[in-house]
Amino acid sequence: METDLPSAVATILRRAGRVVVFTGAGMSAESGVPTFRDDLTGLWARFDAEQLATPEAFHADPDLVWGWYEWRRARVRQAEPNPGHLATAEIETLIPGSVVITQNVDDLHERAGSRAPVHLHGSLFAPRCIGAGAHPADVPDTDPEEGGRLPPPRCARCGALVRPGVVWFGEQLPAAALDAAIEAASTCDVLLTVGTSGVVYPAAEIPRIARRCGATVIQVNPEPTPLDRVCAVNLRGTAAQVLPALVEAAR
Ligand code: BJW
Repeated sequence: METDLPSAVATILRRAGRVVVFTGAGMSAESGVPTFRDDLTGLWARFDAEQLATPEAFHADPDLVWGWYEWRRARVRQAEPNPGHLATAEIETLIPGSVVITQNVDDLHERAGSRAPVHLHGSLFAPRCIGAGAHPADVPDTDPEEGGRLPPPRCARCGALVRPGVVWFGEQLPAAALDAAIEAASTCDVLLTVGTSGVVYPAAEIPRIARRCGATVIQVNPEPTPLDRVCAVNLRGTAAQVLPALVEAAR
């Protein structure tokens, strides 16, 4: 599908010395990975977030929570990066020094060729034990059914339960990732916010920090979000439509 882009947007991008691409679940939607809050497809339309994405939920029912994350990990393994991920990697090539900051726990940016995406909310592929050492754990690939229960493995070093390597509600974001994201947002010329509802903090501060520090903030999202007011330009379209058109126009 052809996407009309204001020519000013391509000019802004072409002139940028440093770009941050800040992504959320909408970036991976066209790879078949469900978003969290979209009405018809969102993960939380079918599952209760409070029941599953908290440390309390894992302690209360580890088999339910581990099964849900293993089901999601299997879906991501089967997914492929979409043209939005590929265009993002191309931005990093076109504009060296650009940075990808993602809230996503999939690995589709990496597989599309992005160099070192900053993962604010961890990764489905970095399980660790809940013991004091938080040892990284190797876990075998499984393919449970949707809604299926699965007992989490035990840590080979300390015997504690292994948990998903993601950031749950009420948990601190990884300090190094958050510092890197704030630094990048504070020093970029342009921040593209793509496919996020902008309601989860502190990640939702990243576009706001960029704006306060003088960057032009551009949003790519088919729907309005609370970030509309922060953005100089709101491009109403999907990641896989708009980002390749943007790269083509900026080349
Ligand atoms: C498309 C598209 C297409 C569709 N193309 N676009 C300040 C105020 C209020 C509350 C807080 C606050 N500070 C902290 C909090 C508490 C809490 C919070 O933010 N709560 C709010 C929900 C109210 N934050 C935390 O607890 C964080 N920790 C923290 O702050 O620690 C310190 C602290 C602790 C306790 C008290 C106070 C401070 C941790 C947050 C961790 C978030 N974790 C999750 C789950 C990860 C694991 C998992 O995957 O299961 O991360 S929640 C979930 O939301 C996930 C996502 O990364 C995150 C953001 O969602 P995202 O990516 O925006 O997805 P959606 O679905 O919301 O939106 C998709 C968008 O795409 C939509 O706009 C669509 O239109 C669009 N779209 N198709 C482009 N094709």
